[in-house]
Amino acid sequence: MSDRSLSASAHRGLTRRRFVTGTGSLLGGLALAGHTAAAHAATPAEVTAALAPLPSGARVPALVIGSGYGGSVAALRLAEAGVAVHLVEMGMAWDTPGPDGKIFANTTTPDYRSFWLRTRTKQPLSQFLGYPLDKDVPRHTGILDAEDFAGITVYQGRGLGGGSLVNGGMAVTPRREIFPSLLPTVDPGEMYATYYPRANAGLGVTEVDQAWWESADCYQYARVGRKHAQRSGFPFVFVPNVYDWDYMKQEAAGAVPRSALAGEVIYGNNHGKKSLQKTYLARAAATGRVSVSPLHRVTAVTPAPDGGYTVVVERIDTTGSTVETKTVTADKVFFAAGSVGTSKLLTRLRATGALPALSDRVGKNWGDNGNVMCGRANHMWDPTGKLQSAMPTAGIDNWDAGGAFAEVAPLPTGIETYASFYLSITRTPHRAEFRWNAAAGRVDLSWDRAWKQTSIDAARTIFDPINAKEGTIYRTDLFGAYKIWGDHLTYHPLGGAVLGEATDNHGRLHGYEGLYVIDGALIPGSTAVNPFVTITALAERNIERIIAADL
Ligand code: FAE
Repeated sequence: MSDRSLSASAHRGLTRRRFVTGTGSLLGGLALAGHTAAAHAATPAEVTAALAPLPSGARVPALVIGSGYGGSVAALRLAEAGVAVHLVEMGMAWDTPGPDGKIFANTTTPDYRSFWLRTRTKQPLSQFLGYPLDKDVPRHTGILDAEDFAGITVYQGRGLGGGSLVNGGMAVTPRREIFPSLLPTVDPGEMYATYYPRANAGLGVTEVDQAWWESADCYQYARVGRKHAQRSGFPFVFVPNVYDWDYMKQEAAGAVPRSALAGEVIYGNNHGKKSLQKTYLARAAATGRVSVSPLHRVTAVTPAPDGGYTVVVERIDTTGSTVETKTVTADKVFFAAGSVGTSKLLTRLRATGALPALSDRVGKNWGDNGNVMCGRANHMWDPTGKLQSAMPTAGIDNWDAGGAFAEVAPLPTGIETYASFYLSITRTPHRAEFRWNAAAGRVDLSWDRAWKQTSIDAARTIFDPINAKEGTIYRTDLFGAYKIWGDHLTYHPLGGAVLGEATDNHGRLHGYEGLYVIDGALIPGSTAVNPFVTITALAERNIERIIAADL
């Protein structure tokens, strides 16, 4: 079975040339060092300059709630169209080093920076070799939110850049033939000709140098993953990433401080990863028309008496306490608080009478992208390597036959584990609903843990045959005692304010002119692969139409 790229048509030729000419390979060593230092500052200067919290009483043309993929695309394109934008982000700006001199904590040593308002970590892998991994930490507005609902924990990024701060950077365009089942009301022709390429270019997506990959120690785990996939007849596909591969090569050579090769990922990357702060947000801030309020949380949006919307914003401190409540007015409001944040906000605003005319489809059609995790125990002759790059580069595609796409994921522990680790994205019919719980004063999610069985069954279409062929077994020490499947979580929340249901076919919320959804809440529960490229491409499509027609 030959290797193939999932995203071939979307960015064929896009980046290889640009990657080579735009980075160190054409520069001398000194210039390269300069380039590297500038490119990897945690928060670029343009973004820092845009940090200018709104005063209470202000009026703005466009207010964007949340600075993840949807929010960053909206901010950039509106600003380029000449509209002044204010971006409200409840997480931190991530521009200040901690006592160790680093902005972000390492994956293996979580601290106060790692979790959003928790006093004990809740790591996706809760155990290793029988030992529990979680530990007490001071309550802080940290970078990774493990948000608990009945039956599922939803992991999300918090801070300027949203999920781009914590994710694995896997930038996957779904195969075109699958797309109509994901977003049936969107024209695939325009997505694959225009918006996926635009998103991939804007995000700085590139493919790993496969010749280097073949010999790099840090991808031994992925080569073992490929060998096992191919020996069982499964297609193994390379997928692009937003990590700077040139930087990673220098990490491997010992020339620069390590980030992906030091295991950094879910609590932030101090170097190497092109998070939104370095791409869309930097460009948005460079227009001079975007200002940003970090550590500000939107709590209400209601029609203003003289047009536009009154937006209530709480300024919080790093313990999460509200220190000031501001009221501002916006002509247009873009909900980009992520699938969960946007859905919770809209569900509450409809139920409590702030936006009573919102569609009854608000809150519905939410899914987990079929996420389920597992590990396999390899034989001693199949070591996966002590050094593992935290940036995944590949997956096993059994979507057509078994409804599963499995990311060959790292397990960067720093020791030889003989383990192969996977995050599977699976086809599942189960969709949950956000509902207002008036007694408790919160929004609940109607997820049922038993629904994950469909995803486990789909993932087993890949791993049962591989285990049978290799004579190997599942790991039972990663998610609890004797527990094979990580079926308690998702990294990929999607839906809750779905395109063509809660909104029109471009994200305009039914019931209120000037209110828009522009994030993962628009996508009904699945992208068949990792979602951020699709979220970005859909946002590019929608904002183009909104700017042309509404502004
Ligand atoms: P998102 O990026 O979550 O941004 C929403 C922002 O809104 C956040 O910054 C919030 O703090 C902010 N916010 C929420 N409520 C409020 C409020 N009330 N007021 C103000 N601000 C608010 O949304 N996807 C991939 O494609 N590839 C990967 O390799 C990958 N790996 C992942 C690994 C991890 C550990 C996690 C958690 C996720 C991963 N994802 C990955 C998923 C991806 O990051 C996610 O789909 C996107 O970030 C969602 O983008 P949105 O724009 O919808």
